Amino acid sequence: MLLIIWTKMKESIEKKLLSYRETNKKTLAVLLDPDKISLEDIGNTTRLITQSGAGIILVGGSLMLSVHIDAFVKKIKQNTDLPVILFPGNTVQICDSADAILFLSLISGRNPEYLIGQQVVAAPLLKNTSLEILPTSYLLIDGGKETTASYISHTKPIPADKTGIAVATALAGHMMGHRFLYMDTGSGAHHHVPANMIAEISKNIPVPLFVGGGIRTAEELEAVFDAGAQIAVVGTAFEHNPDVLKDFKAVLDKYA
Ligand code: 1GP
Repeated sequence: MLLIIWTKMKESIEKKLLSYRETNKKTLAVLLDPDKISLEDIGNTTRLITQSGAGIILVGGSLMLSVHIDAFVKKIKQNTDLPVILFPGNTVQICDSADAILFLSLISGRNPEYLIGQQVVAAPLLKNTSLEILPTSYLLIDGGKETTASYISHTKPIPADKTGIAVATALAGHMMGHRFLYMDTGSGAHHHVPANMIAEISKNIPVPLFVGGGIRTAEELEAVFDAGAQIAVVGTAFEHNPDVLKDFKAVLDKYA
């Protein structure tokens, strides 16, 4: 009985995201980087996000210099019922207090460390957690500047005008069994993923689609949703101006 309840809880985030895809619902994921927000502030920040209409909190960063990820996530969980999903840049960023983890493979690149190396180190650690594992193809797309993600991973992003390469790459990830797709121009990118690329990907790959990087305005959020993303990820714009969530709320309400 207990096992059945546990299994149902474990399935819930994947099921919810799948239902978003099936019913064309949209949600906003706010990305919180423990290197950029203090433990003292995270409670208030979490409450603000929860009241804003966002549906997911992502936690992660490319570096993660801070050592308090577990305390950070626990404090988020104390202040919200929103799902908290890890978006790890490396294996230091695993902690059991979150609900789920994007188990990423950086398939736009050709660096074995981020295709399979980090995953091999992480898998035995993850086996001993209760985190829901979300197998995810991760594609970096050029967003007009070199980002921390491409620099740290030693990979070249897919050029923004090479939609065919992006579709072929995402299809390969889908055929390998990844159940989610995350297209990212990287934190602080000048541009978000082009709408025509999102639309082609959405047409060809039937999995829930995260799109992040460079989304700063309500218009950009709407463009990303209209093109076919189910989950838009915003980090930098929120860090610079938390009030941007008020503008985003109006867009989210259109899809409610
Ligand atoms: C980065 O997709 C996230 O991996 C969010 O990007 O910080 O540019 O919003 P921004």
